[in-house]
Amino acid sequence: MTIYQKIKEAIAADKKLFAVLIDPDKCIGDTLTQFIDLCKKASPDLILIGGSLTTESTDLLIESIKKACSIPVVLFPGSASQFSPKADAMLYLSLISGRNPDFLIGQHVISAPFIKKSGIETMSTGYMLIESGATTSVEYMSNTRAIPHKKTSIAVATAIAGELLGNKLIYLEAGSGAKLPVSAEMIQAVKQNISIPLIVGGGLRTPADIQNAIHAGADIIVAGNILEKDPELMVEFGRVIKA
Ligand code: 1GP
Repeated sequence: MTIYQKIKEAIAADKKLFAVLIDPDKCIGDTLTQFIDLCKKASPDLILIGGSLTTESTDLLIESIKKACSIPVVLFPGSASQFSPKADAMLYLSLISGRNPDFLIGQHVISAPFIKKSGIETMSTGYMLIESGATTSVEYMSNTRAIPHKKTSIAVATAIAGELLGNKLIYLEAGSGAKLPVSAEMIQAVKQNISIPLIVGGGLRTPADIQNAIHAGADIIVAGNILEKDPELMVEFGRVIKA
């Protein structure tokens, strides 16, 4: 069964999924060992690997994770250079909130031959950056403008377009370490207007933030930055998401 099929099955069974994000540059050595130990306790559904700008080897990181646990590893690449055939699947992200052709199709053309050769599962994802109170790395590195925080109608229209273009997932992204997460109002409106799974991430710091996103309609919750600062929170987040 593919990872996408597992996601769809979980959603059909009314379950929410928890994805933890690892930045290859920040999670090395003892930090990685501790992170994997916590993953074994918190049992996230997915481990996402990626970042806006990374220099460490994605291959080596994935090898270490896969040796230590059986949680599916999904690439969340900031650029084509982060591709690794060692992952179980990848979010094939198209930054549909922006108007930079490089992140709509350019990086895909560069990576496509390698992806095809590897046979890795790809999940086309309409990736939408939402303004969150300060310039985020993804906004700067992608050279795109985020959708304004309160412009729900623009987010809804963008998500509908993403689904109509054939994306299998929509990802509402406030940006790693965002001051403000995506609002419950925007999550709810987008969810009501699409029929594909909805991922929400960026700036989710507390169990209450997670609950808000879930109640608003997020199917998959992503947490990264806060777990670098307070790794133990992973277990609590896992409990909230599975409750
Ligand atoms: C960022 O959505 C992810 O791409 C996670 O964001 O690091 O703020 O949890 P945080």
